[in-house]
Amino acid sequence: MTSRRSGPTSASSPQGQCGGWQRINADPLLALLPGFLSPALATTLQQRLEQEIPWTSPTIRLYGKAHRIPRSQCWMGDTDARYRYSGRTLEPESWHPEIDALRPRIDEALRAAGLPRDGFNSVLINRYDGGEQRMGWHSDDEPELGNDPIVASISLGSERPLRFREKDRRPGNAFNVWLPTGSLLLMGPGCQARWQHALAPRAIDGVRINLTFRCVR
Ligand SMILES: O=C(O)CCC(=O)C(=O)O
Ligand SMILES: [Mn+2]
Repeated sequence: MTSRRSGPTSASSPQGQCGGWQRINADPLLALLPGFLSPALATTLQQRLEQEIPWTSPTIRLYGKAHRIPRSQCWMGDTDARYRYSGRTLEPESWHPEIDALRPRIDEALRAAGLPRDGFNSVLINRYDGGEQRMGWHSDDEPELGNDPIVASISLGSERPLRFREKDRRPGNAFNVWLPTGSLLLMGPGCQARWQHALAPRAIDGVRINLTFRCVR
């Protein structure tokens, strides 16, 4: 599988802004582009995806007990982009045309700002139907993502914070990144090695859909 990965460059100006990108952290690089999609496009896209994605809520085994995941999800991508996740192998759904059309836009937004990017050939889509739906602490560091994956994440709908913490769990080092609808978050090289992230339950109404674009090798 070919990769268009390019190395880290001068990600942003000293002020941490480049073409609307906000540099949240320099090393490892974590950057947010709030208005990647217009509010109107984000709303239309969310409505289409709610209706048209084949959502599933599989059960996973934790400490010997079966649990339904507290969200809905769909794995989508190129036909050979299989993904092992929570002990199962996910076969990709074929590309939804609106999601496929986001790939060159993401690539261009990263390229224009001189940010690292990858040949994204797959996406994990998660739908959270309300504030009680969530995702626990993890890193996107499965072997098939390669040794230092880059992940690009689009959020639609209810704004919620993605929480980050250092893997060594030193106290006081966690922080939130609020993800408004239509935003694009870049988790650059080193993010998965150094940090974990989670979407904690919150008293926030409304549906949120998140799409994390990845490169399975
Ligand atoms: O919902 C989010 O913003 C995070 C999703 C995530 O971490 C993942 O799909 O691996
Ligand atoms: Mn993740």
